[in-house]
Amino acid sequence: MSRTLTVAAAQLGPIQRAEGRNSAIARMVRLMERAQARGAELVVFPELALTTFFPRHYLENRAEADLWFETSLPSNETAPLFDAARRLNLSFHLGYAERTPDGHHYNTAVLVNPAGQIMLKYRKVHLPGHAEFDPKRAVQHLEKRYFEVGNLGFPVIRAPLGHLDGVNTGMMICNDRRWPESWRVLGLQSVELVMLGYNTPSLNQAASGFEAPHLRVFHSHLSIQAGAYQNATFAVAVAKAGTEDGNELFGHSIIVNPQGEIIAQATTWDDELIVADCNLEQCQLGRTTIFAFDKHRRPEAYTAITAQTGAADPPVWTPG
Ligand code: ING
Repeated sequence: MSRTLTVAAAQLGPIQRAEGRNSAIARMVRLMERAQARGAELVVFPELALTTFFPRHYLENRAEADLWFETSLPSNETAPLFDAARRLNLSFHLGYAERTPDGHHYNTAVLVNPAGQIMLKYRKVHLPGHAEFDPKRAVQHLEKRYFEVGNLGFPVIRAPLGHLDGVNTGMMICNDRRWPESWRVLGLQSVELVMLGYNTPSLNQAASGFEAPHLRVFHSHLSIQAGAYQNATFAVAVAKAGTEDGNELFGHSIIVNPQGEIIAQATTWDDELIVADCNLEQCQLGRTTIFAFDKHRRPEAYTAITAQTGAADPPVWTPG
């Protein structure tokens, strides 16, 4: 039996700091129209898709950063996305900066159906970088300054997507993909499709040691392919790419199947659509054999994973 969903990864090119949301949203609507023309039923946009990657900019007064946050969704500015979803009969995933009515700030993603209902929301758990200005860094990465740690866990829902009655759908955001715990919590909820957006600098800016540039994309793909394979799920990983105010983000968006194979890949660092047919039945092989969690996992051996935060030093071996 085939449960095939046609999915589009809508990679975005750069959004400059001076650009308003309207130009990015107009680009996104054009990508939705192209996705629909290519038979897609779901469009996945990147992390923080409405603005430049503002955590690279230090603002002494954090309240000034609120200009990059959405206080409601939809809003006048984001309404065109919801209108396009309805007009084109598309569901879409959107990454954006969320400011809640009671003043909390999250790096958030939502899944919206053609009727404009928000079916799933996720708030980024793994916030990389730092909270204060770091003079050693070539470029700042202030996600710990502008966002709070997500408080929704890693939820999975079974929801209608496209012509399918139910798809087990989950999300993560950018740095989350580097942590196997993110994938496994979704896998333990029988996820079939993981959507994730990212904004990842193409050069290491931490100035904490040499990292060959080609490893940037390698590490991203390694994390996503391993996560998909080890949890028998599809993954749609979508970049915001290109050079934003002189700072380069890599593209290379990919769609990965439950065997860990890349089945579609972007080749530019600009607005680009990649589309793939995802037969969700392909999740069954891994899920019923090598990764049949109920048959093979041994949680009693994994207690360190939730008991500890940092790594401990091991006991030192001595003769006798
Ligand atoms: N960006 C980067 C990411 O995790 C990063 C930050 C890059 C951390 C490379 C470690 C190594 O892809 C975001 N936005 O999380």
